[in-house]
Amino acid sequence: MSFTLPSLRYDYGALAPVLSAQALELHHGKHHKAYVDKLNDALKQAPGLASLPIEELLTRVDEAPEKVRTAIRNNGGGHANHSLMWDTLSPGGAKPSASFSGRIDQAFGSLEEFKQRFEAEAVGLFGSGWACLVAEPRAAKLSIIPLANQETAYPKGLIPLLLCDVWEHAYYVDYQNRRPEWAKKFWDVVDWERVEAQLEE
Ligand code: MN3
Repeated sequence: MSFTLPSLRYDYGALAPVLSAQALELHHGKHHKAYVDKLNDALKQAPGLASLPIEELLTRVDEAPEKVRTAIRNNGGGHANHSLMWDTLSPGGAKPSASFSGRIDQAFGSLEEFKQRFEAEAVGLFGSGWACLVAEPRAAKLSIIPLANQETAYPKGLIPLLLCDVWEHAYYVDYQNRRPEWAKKFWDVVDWERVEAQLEE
């Protein structure tokens, strides 16, 4: 058993102009693939963990030999975070359902206020990482958290619903140093049906 690079539900050019074909091909085909390859490589030293679902693997990294824990945490996190981001994007995006809108309103006041807070988290994060919308497992209360580098929500006991990658590789091809512009354009391709679906998956 080994992890594989998930194929996208859309073509590399389909998210343009938010993400160009060149940027997406590089990000998915090179960056994300490298996380998958390095994760599989590290798991050769931890075969007992290699068949776990990625969410569970990331909560049980301490069971791996010490010398590969960091590699599993970083590359497994990179694989999980990118997989979720690709899954929640689509050409033109999709609007939230009435019930999910209600939950956004309850947690953040309105969708606009949520977006402002999420963008502020994305822009304010120092260095590399992610802005992440998470739900608490049973109460399903929504909140926004920053994730440094390839940290994930799973070891915190939270369900990630939406992630915006703010590593420079995520936006430099299309936006150069303009991270705030990337964080704003991001909304044009967010598929809220897929965001909500993460609660059931
Ligand atoms: Mn990335």
